[in-house]
Amino acid sequence: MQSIRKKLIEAFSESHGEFLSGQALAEIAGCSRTAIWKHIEELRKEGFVLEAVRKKGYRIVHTPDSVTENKIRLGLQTSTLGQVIHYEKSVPSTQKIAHDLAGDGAAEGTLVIADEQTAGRGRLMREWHSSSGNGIWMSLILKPNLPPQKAPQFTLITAVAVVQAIEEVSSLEPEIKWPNDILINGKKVTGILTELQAESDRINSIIIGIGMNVNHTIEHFPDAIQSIATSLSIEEGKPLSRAVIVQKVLERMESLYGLYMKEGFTPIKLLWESYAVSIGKRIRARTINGTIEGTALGITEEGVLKIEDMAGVVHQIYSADIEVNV
Ligand code: BTX
Repeated sequence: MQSIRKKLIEAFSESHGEFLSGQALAEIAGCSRTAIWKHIEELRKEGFVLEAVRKKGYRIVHTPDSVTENKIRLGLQTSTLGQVIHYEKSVPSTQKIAHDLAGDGAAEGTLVIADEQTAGRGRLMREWHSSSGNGIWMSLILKPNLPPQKAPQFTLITAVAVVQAIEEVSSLEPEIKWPNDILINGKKVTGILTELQAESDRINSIIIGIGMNVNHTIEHFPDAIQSIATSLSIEEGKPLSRAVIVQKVLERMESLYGLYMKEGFTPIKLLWESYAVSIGKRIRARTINGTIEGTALGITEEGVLKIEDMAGVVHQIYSADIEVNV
């Protein structure tokens, strides 16, 4: 059933708004015309508007503002990432579902996405506010053949993919605050949470959680984060399509991931540094072992942050919360 729908959506994607006859669709999907008609009715129930014209067939004239599997697949230009999509209306956390799927052998590129999270989480089990219908709350499963020490680099790869995707769909200029925050005008628009299922010498799965505030107004955020959070629509001054942003993130991610697996971290490091807000600035890094203040020198070839303190000692920071311009 699902594979017929997938073929149907792919056929509409490739037709770029041209009509497709019922017969052609039946041949592409390998089913009867009656089955095609049933699937078209299902798409209509989901909010897609399909025009049907005798002797010509069907075409999609309007799509809903949703992040359902069908909506994301329509127009998605990737070969691996997002080829399997699990959409849910409301879940505690997409991260948890992705972990379970990864444990059950999910394919590389499997995407879990929800309209709402009731227990979204950030690093160190902090809360991630994920209100219904206005953000992108998603987890992506990757299975790189690499040792576990490489996992933190995936936070940086993802940050670059997110920045590039935002730049592609808006006039905004996002910046990256090491390691996992994307800021616009100094406020947090996206958080990234990279988690791992691994053995001592190799990664089984990396689960990359991305939380992006898209069509929020400031009132959508709880009081506690109103001064630190923002959304793309607040900054851009108009609503944006969440599904298109998901597609762009997946496309950028696929290309950066390919580049990384082929050429290593160096090209990613250069891109990352071009977007980084903290480099060259005075920062304060709070780690679990204490606080270090100094100048952010950059990141190492492994993605580790280097800070030079007042005494001229260079520290390597693997995990911390950063304050810039202290
Ligand atoms: P983090 O630990 O760097 O950031 C968490 C902090 O960010 C919170 O303590 C709060 O101050 C602030 N915050 C919470 N919600 C928001 C928000 N919506 N916008 C801006 N700031 C906020 C960041 O962790 C990693 C977040 C990953 C979220 C994704 S969503 C899909 C996936 N599922 C899941 O449960 N988590 C990930």
